[in-house]
Amino acid sequence: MEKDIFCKIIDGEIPCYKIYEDQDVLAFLDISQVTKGHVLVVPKEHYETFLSTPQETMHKVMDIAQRIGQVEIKLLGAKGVNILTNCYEAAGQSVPHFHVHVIPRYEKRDGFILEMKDNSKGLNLPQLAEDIKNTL
Ligand code: DGP
Repeated sequence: MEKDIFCKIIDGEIPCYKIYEDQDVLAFLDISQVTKGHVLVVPKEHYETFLSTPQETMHKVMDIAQRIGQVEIKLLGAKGVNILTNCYEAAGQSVPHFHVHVIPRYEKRDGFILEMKDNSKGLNLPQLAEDIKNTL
C-alpha cells in the first residue's frame, strides 16, 4: 500500500516545519496555514482516523494538541483555538492518517469557517438519545 503523506513526513521523506517530536507523536505546521500558526499533531504509528486510534495513542496526541493550543494563545495572541479532527472523506478528511488540527483563532472572519446549522426540527430527540446511549 502507498504511504500517505504524513507517513512520508514522519519518515523524513518530505520536509516539514517541526513543532514537537517524541517517540509516538509529531507536530508540524500545516502547509495551508488556514490561520497563522495552524498546526497538525499526528501519531507516528499509522491509524486512518481518530475513531480507529488506540486510546493511549489518542491521549498522547490530544495532550500535545492541548499544549500547542495554550502556546498559540500565549505566544501568538490568538483569542481562541479550534481543535478539530476530520474522520473520513464525508467529514472533510483528505489525508487518511489520524491528525488533529490546532487552529488559532484571531477573529470570527479569519480564514476558518465552521458552520453549525440547527437541523433539529422534526427529529425525535428522546428516541435518538436512547438509541445512541444503548449502542455505546
Ligand atoms: P484534512 O483535510 O483534515 O485531512 O487535513 C489535511 C491537512 O494536511 C490540510 O490542512 C493540509 C495539510 N497537508 C497536506 N499535505 C501536506 C504536506 O505535505 N505538508 C504539510 N505540512 N501539511 C500538509
